[in-house]
Amino acid sequence: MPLVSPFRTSFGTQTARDVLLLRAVTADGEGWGECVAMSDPLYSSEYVDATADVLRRFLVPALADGSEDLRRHGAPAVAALLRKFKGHRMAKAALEMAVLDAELRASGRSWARELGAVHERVPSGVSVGIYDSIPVLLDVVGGYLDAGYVRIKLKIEPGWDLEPVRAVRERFGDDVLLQVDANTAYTLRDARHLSKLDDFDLLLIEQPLEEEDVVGHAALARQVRTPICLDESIVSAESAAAAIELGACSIINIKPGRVGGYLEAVRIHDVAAAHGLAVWCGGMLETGLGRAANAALGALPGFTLPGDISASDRFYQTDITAPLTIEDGYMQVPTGPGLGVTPIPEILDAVTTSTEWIQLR
Ligand code: OSB
Ligand code: MG
Repeated sequence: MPLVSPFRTSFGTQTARDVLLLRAVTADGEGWGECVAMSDPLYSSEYVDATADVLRRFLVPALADGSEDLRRHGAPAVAALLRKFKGHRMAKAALEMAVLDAELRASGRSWARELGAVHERVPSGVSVGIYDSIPVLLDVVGGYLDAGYVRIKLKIEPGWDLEPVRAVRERFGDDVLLQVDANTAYTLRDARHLSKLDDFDLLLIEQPLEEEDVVGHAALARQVRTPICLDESIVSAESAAAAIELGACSIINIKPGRVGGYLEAVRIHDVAAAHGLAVWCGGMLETGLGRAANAALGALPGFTLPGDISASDRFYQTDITAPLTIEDGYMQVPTGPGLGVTPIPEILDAVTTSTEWIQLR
């Protein structure tokens, strides 16, 4: 799916998204899962072709072997059946999503109700890429603020950090909710430099250091006043509990795909809430399917910061579902059965490059 404009981060520039979707067909209907893996293993070790391979070779067959458990316990059985396979959380999340969606659609229950949503709409933040110049960045940010987004996240990297933040503050003022995301581009040696961001009253600095450097984040958190938020480092409720215990973060970006699914995402929300930490819902350029599910997740009580839950048109001219929009800076949480949105067959066909059918017994 082509993006409306290139999206540049510290790990690369994306101009299109290659999306793996799963359609689970059961006796009672169907369900949809979206895999958030990207084409290249630059954000995480997973990538689209690898998720297809592990799904086909191991994960889907494991569901067939566990079909009795699946029938008895439903979607919560999926993670248990897949647990013996290490990692591959994005692939696992997509499979669980499809099974859960099929189950909820068949029984008329919404994603929001199932997860425990308490709000009818969620505040919408937007993730803004790296640009070649400050004037271009200011135009882009101004456009998003005009569109109503209630929070701006600037992607940063060494050489593109203090200046863009200062320029956005100077142009748009101190009231704009502003945060930054480094996608692991710094090291602990940059602590003094990163502490200069403290002057700009940011909500948080997201994932400044390497994914595995949780101890480093704890050390950094003692040297900067701006709250540290972890994204890449948080891969499960267990790792969230460990990071919190270590003092590595005071805020968590929860992405269901990264942590193995929406059910694990809820558990991270619960762990964070038990420790008094704020969480927010991250994004991975989802289509309407994942976007609808994220809006529902973001409506849980502990999601007290605006998420990267932007409108479909933030990334796509034509979404594969009816477009999700924002009004007065908020997105409505879908209330229909399951995800509450469905791919539009003609649109899906037009962007489909290949399909594969796996028959379970
Ligand atoms: O780090 O949050 C991130 C997109 C792809 C990979 C990683 C990240 C992002 C974003 C965009 O920041 C979030 C969105 O979907 O709006
Ligand atoms: Mg991030």
